[in-house]
Amino acid sequence: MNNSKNLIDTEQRLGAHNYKPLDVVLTRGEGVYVWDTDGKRYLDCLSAYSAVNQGHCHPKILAAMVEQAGKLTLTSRAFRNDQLAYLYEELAALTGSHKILPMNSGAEAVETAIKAVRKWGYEVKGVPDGKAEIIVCADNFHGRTLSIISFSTDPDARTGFGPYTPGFRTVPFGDADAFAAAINENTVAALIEPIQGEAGVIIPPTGYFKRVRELCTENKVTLILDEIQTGLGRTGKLLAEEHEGIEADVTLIGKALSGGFYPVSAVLSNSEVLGVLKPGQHGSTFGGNPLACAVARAALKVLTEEGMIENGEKMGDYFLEGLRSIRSNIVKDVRGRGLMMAVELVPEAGGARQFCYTLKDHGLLAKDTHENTIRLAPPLVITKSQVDWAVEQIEKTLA
Ligand code: IF1
Repeated sequence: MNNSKNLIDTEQRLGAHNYKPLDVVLTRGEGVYVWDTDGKRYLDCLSAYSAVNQGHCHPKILAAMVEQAGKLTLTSRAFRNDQLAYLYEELAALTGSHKILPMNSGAEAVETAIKAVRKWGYEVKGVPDGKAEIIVCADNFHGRTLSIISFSTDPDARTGFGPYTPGFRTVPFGDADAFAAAINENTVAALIEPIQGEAGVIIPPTGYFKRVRELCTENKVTLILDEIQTGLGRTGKLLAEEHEGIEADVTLIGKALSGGFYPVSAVLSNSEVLGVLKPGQHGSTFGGNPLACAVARAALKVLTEEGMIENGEKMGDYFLEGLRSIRSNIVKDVRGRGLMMAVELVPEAGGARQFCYTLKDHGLLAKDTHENTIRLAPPLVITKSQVDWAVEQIEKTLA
């Protein structure tokens, strides 16, 4: 069983159908490129939803992973390992955070933050037990666990999975007045994506986050930014909050912290919020394991040492300029920040998915979202000539 049709048939037969992938079966990756089982090469403009910002199979991350895998992989947190302290130190130096809690997936980082801010609300802010409220935004995407989908506004993500976790209040994204109106004495936190990814790369109005930051400070509300997708260079800065000139109280990172190799996420915060968690109150068998730590350390190292964030910023500007120059009567909007970009098509175009298939035929992989939007997010190591080539393929497809 090695041809792609058999592999697809088997997946369909034995796997749950909770995804509808493009029918391309990949077998190898290097840098910005991936190859399918027929040997056809593609420029990856999804980067595993920004988990491979460093490019596929980065040799230095691979070396770190192989080396650590041959030494020690898992101890559990019942014992200590000799990698975790270094990861803490390097993450703290990079981001300026005072406390760190490692987990595995993005959703786990979100859940961890929710637990911590609720407890912080009761113990530090003095909210009556069981009354904590967290403000979230409409059209958010923070993961797939029950509590997280409880405050999703996407029917696909939420419907049929109740009963739901209470304690969340939804406001429109980008509307500071609505945000202000939602705060009350029981509000312990706000959980927001700096740029909404799944919603279609939605960038909030200038000044929104400045005002949200002020409101949070004034009302003793913990500002949690979900930088799981926007973080680690994706938007042309280490963290997307830098574009807004603000600092979150709690920052969530995941995806590219793994360099695409091994799931690892983290909650970064000041001492006060994560400080409420005492032994036995939270954890994970795999969280903070030495293999994950070694991989994350290498993933962060190459990101900064190889100038990937700066390259992402430059190439993002250049790519966007290219996309904006495309003459097509089916393009409704082009938007993005750094290499987190989207091309929104007019509804009459008949949906973005068919164009993703045409792009695939031209050797470029991208993913549709919300019917009419093509999301573009290549690895941060993309070069100018690769961007030129990508824009050409996109132009050909949309013309
Ligand atoms: C899938 C979307 C992207 C995220 C933010 C937390 C998580 C994610 C801002 C959870 C995850 C995913 C998961 C992936 C598709 C992808 C996605 F389309 F669903 F929204 F990237 F745009 N916060 N995003 O974007 O992280 O638990 O998955 O590690 O297949 O569900 P996770």
